Amino acid sequence: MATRSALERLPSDVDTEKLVAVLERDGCAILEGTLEPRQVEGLNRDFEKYVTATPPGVRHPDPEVSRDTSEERGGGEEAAFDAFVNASSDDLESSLKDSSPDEVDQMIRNFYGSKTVRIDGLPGKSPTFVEMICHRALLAAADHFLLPNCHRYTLNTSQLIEIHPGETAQALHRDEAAWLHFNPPRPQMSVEAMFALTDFTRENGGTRIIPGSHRWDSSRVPEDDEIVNAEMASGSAVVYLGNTLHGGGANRTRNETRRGMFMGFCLGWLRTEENFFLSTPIEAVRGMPQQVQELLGYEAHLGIGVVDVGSPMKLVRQPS
Ligand SMILES: O=C(O)CCC(=O)C(=O)O
Ligand SMILES: [Fe+2]
Repeated sequence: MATRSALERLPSDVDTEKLVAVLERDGCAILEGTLEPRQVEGLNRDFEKYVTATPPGVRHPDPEVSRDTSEERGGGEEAAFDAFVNASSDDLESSLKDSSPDEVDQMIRNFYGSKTVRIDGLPGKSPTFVEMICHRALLAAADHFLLPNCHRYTLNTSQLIEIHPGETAQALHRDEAAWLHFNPPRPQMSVEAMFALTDFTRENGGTRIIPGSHRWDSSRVPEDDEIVNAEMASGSAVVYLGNTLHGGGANRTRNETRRGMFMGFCLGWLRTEENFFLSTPIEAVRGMPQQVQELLGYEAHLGIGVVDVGSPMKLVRQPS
């Protein structure tokens, strides 16, 4: 039996060399106390009204259809979904081709959970989030892992993820599987972090992660004792590479919600998971620092993403 893998804990002022060395070795690390208490408070305050207004589970694309999926994740279905998510990219692509739109819809619902509140579009919703997008350590990791293969990188996703009591564990997955048509060997495509906005414990759904799995063949399934919960105090983060296996944990508490904020950067020539051009009002973008505008994708990646055969920044700077 494999021994339980350790999740290295690093101080918030860790130097880039050490952080990069641990991420290269383990594919993940906890950064302790990386948000100031003022930032944790600010984020929680900014998000409160959205969390209150958002029911758990995925909203059906057709507002006329509301299905109660609260009992649908678990048991045999979860096992089938695990197999689906852990499949190699080729298998995943053929499963998707063989599935009806309803089946794909159901898979997405299972993946996102029925007792989990998810809110995206954070740059347009939280001034505190805008302030922290240029997170020192995460940008240093992105510089190291992404810049060898792109001219600039961009924000790929930002999501508030609140796991409620009774939620089952999310299927383990690699976030880079989002680009399933691009099979390994391939460059590192994303660098990510889950920030704890409440304390994360094994019982309340602290992210499950598998140190070292960024080096595994896609067919290798982890033993139970290779899976570690990112237990950390609010203000800490687990930083991980886009090919490290992980997933939200089960919340086995009676009345404790686990609130986390996820954000990740990807190679600047990829299509990002989240469409920030539509989710962030342009007036808000105009008031953001230039580095944030660039991270949101408002600078072309050489010839990709141009407007009028030039940089979209022209339009950000000069309102028409
Ligand atoms: O909620 C978590 O801890 C992880 C969520 C996650 O990995 C995802 O939704 O891709
Ligand atoms: Fe994920």
